[in-house]
Amino acid sequence: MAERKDAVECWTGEMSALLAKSPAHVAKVCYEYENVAMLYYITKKGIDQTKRFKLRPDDVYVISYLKAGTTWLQQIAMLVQLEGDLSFFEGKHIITMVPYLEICTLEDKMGYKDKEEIISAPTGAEQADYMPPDTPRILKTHVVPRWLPDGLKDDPQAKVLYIARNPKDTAISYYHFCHLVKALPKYTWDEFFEEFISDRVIYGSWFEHILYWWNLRNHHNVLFLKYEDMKQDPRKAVIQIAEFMGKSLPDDIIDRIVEASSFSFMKSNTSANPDEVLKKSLDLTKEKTFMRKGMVGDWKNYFTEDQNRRFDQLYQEKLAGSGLEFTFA
Ligand code: PPS
Repeated sequence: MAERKDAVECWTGEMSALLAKSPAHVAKVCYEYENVAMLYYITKKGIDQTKRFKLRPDDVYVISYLKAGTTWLQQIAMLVQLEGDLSFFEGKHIITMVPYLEICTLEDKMGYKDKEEIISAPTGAEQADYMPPDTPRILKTHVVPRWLPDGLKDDPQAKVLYIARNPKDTAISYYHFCHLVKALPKYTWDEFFEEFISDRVIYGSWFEHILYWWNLRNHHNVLFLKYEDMKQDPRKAVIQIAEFMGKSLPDDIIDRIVEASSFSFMKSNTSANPDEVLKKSLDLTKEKTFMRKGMVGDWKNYFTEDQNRRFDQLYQEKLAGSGLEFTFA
């Protein structure tokens, strides 16, 4: 097996100025693409295909910054589309039912693969292209706004469900995710904090992502959701999502969807908890699991007073005048 450091060089041929500021162990597994740090198995091919991706008018896109509750929203959107028919999930998994446009669909992402092997793996975008035209598609992406498919930029031509989560809990969830996924960098919390506030983590700036979609929140094809609101009133969220998706569902089906998208249901269900389907790529233990805590306010267990002060200052500067507010507890 080749040295991990080859993963960076194989994409860029040179060390990146952005990643040169990151801890060496991070730079070893990432590459820089258009000023964004990316993990080596999310290839330029996958990103370029996402940019060129052809929308279908009945597509529904689940879009988020990482760790915002994407899988939860995928589960709700799929259940709404299927009008609560859980039998359709049997033998399938929510993360494979919803193609993730930019990622390569290698079975085993656990270790370094050579460039050809990664590049030749089909991407989520290719998988989505092959879906029959009469199958309504639910698709996922985390890409930065400038890498969105043309048809989703500025005036989205298909429905977008966007989920945002307060950035402190997002950062904590992301930090733990890095320790769960074998291929991701193994930051200390202090390292992760510095990288996150400097926009050097994989997928780039939380602020840029959130503000782009917040500014599109009144577009008729965009539903901007907050994780914390969904936690507080999941039934209201399911009704809102169903209405947005053009489905008028009776109360008993709404109740079924609320139940089948709850944290406890998803954690204990093999079609919804990603641990089993991703197990080759994960370093699973009792504590390390995809469905980790699913709560609001866990950041308080990690942020030091100084980190909290610095973060609040940045948050106020970046969101000033936007009208966007989050709940942190
Ligand atoms: S990913 O890898 O970016 O797609 O991750 P994502 O699905 O966006 O986020 C994972 C976090 O969402 C939590 N989660 C939930 N919270 C509440 N209710 C439900 N049903 C639910 N499903 C997933 C999951 O536990 C991760 O958050 P943390 O804080 O790490 O527990």
